[in-house]
Amino acid sequence: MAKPIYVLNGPNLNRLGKREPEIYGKATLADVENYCREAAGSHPVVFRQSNSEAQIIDWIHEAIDEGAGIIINPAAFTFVSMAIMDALKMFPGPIIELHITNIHRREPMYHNSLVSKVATAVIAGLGADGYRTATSAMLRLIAA
Ligand code: DHK
Repeated sequence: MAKPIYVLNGPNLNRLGKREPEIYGKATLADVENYCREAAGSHPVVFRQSNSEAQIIDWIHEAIDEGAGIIINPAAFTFVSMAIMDALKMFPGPIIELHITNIHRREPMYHNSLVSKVATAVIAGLGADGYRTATSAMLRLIAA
């Protein structure tokens, strides 16, 4: 069995579709999970969301032993969590940092990602469709 792609989502993303749809769009988290699974085809996907930093770190630790790649939207933790950055440093495989919005075109507080310092690649601004793009790209990265 191939090691799964871990898709990890941070705080408030459980409210996608209802949360500021003018910014984050109308797709729900369930829609986004479907996008990932469709794009992954037969490759296994572990898809999770938490509002807790500690839970996300525990899932990153799980992925270190069990996962082929990590796609992560850390949401607001992106800019403040050295703990998530440090956990990702331990991951041996490819990491794609994902943001629904183009964080670099938003307010300055969204401009300095700690996760970008350890990510293989960053996708930002494609909306929820970015998850499809990230999953397709991750399939190629883990096959390389
Ligand atoms: C999602 C969030 O919740 C924000 O805190 C980030 C990110 C942007 C996104 O675009 O997916 O800053």
